[in-house]
Amino acid sequence: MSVDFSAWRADVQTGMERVLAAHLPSTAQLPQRLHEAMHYAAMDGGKRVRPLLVYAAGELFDAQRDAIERAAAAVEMIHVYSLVHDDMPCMDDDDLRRGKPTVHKQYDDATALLVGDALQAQAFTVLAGGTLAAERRVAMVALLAQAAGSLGMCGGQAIDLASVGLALTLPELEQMHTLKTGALLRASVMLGATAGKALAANEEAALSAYAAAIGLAFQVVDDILDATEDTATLGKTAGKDAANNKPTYVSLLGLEASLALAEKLRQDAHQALQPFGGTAGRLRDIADLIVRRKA
Ligand code: GRG
Repeated sequence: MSVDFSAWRADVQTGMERVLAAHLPSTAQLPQRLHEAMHYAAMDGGKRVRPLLVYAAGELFDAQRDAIERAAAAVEMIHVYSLVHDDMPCMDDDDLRRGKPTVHKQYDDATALLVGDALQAQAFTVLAGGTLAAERRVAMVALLAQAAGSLGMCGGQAIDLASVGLALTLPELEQMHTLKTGALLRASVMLGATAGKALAANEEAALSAYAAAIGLAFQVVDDILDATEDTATLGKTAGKDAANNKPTYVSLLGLEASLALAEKLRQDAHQALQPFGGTAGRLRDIADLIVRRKA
């Protein structure tokens, strides 16, 4: 990872505070408590991996700044909604997220439910707005809706909830994560690209292969970190997978093989970007970041 990438990443991460604030309803607007809770959930936290992917792909395809910002805000809102709902007692039942109390702990269950619902609706409001050609905005709305719905993230979450205590095979585990985590990461890359100039077929295939590799790598590393890091470092409860008897890459393959798989997926991601030559450096660096992160 170059110094240049670190500075770029810091810029995007800092900029997302402004971008999200601009695209969320103001906390001065009624109902104030709900809007405050939406800001509490979305602002000031997280690695912003999905926005980084939107920016990197958007810049690679010469997208306009407003279109990149809208896509990054929309995908992050969907991601945050999923975290808020996932943390609720009816799902993963967690008290800590991004180093602070989860939304249902800080507020209450009903507010957490509404925060997730409202963030999801706001994501599509933001994506539908702006000055991009209407057909391109419709394509982006459809792309994100598919990734978030029952054939994407929600479907993966349903499989996850039904898998607790079961002995999944490796292909079953992969299928679950491809939907639960991979779909939104892929959507981030594709939204950035779609916001820019038209994609050639080989470019779309290359981005899909890249997204598939980083999507799985993200989850393999998430499983490794859950097993090896502490709660303070992660900003969320560590060791939950084993405690909840959840099938993970670490439980199926062991730690050494999981580390080797993450490294192989990082190399696959680099390989997939070859059609772009030297112009896809940011996407390469994000693959490295995903695999080498510590939280
Ligand atoms: C509730 C519809 C619904 C879906 C939930 C994303 C998800 C699906 C659940 C989160 C639980 C979890 C630990 C998923 C595995 C990987 C993941 C998405 C981790 C959190 O994403 P990060 O690490 O979080 O990008 P930050 O806070 O950095 O944005």
